[in-house]
Amino acid sequence: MKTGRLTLIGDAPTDTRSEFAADLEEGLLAAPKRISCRWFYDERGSRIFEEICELDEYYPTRAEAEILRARSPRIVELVGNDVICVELGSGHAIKTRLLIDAFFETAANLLYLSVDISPSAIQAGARGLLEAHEGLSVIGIVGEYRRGFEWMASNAEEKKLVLWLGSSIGNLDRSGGAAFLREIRRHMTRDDHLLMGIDLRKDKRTLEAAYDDSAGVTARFNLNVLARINAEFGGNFELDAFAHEALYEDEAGRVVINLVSLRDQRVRIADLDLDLALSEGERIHTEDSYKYSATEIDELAARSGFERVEHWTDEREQFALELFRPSVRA
Ligand code: AVJ
Repeated sequence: MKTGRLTLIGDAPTDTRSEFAADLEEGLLAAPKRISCRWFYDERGSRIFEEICELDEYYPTRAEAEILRARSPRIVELVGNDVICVELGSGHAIKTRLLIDAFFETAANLLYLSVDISPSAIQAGARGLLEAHEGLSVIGIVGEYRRGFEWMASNAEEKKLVLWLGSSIGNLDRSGGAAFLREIRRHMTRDDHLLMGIDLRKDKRTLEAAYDDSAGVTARFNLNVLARINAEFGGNFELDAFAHEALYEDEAGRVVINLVSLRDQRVRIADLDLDLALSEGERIHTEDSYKYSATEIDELAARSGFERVEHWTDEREQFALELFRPSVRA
């Protein structure tokens, strides 16, 4: 589909339905039960996530925006204004706007590639950007990150700035995070850069409030995955029979997010022919959100074949923005 200077390619649902099914069969029969956080982001989940980003308690979005607002001109100076921006998991691209505006301070044209599983998020993000900048072209890739990697692989000769904002790395454990960065690294050439946001370790109170807000938006976000299973696989989860839980484990440096069964209950997922028994208090693990110390960020870069160009934090030092390039020895 082509509208104005937005070209939209790919189709996430057909890309992922069988993976979602396989993941549920495995995760819901495991002990303890789990559902991957990958599946939070259907259209409704993506919208609730945007609501989370505006909560008083959820500081990461504001902190990262503060850094981008202050540092985007410097970032453009460091990477050059002749790059293609490739954003992994762009969502509504509200923060990306801050960087793209900075590119247009010195550039007349820019190509922005937006990879996201939500087509409506890509379209909403592109709309505002295209209105603001005559010289902008947007390619929206509806699908998983791997679709973005495929595009990078077939456009290796272009100089790229890969954007991985929002501390999405937090959903992976430490070695998974390093492995994923190595995967990004494999699809980059020596002249490319990676700009990524990473949430920093901090006190338990701030973190638990950020992931269990008083308005119950994060609870709705978490429970939505059950509604999604009901809608897409003929499940009969009763959302009222589960509670949202977010606990910070200081030593591991992660917020662990669960759905807790409020009573003994049975659930059937018809399309998967899956029957589950849950006891009162039993947890379904849905998400981890790992936090990093400065040392852990250094280790992450070293393990994944990157070296730091520069990095910045917000005023309160809650969040870090890292500009990496492939290291010479990797
Ligand atoms: C999208 C993974 C960065 O871990 O902060 C927010 C997701 N989950 N509230 C995070 C999330 C609950 C978010 N990331």
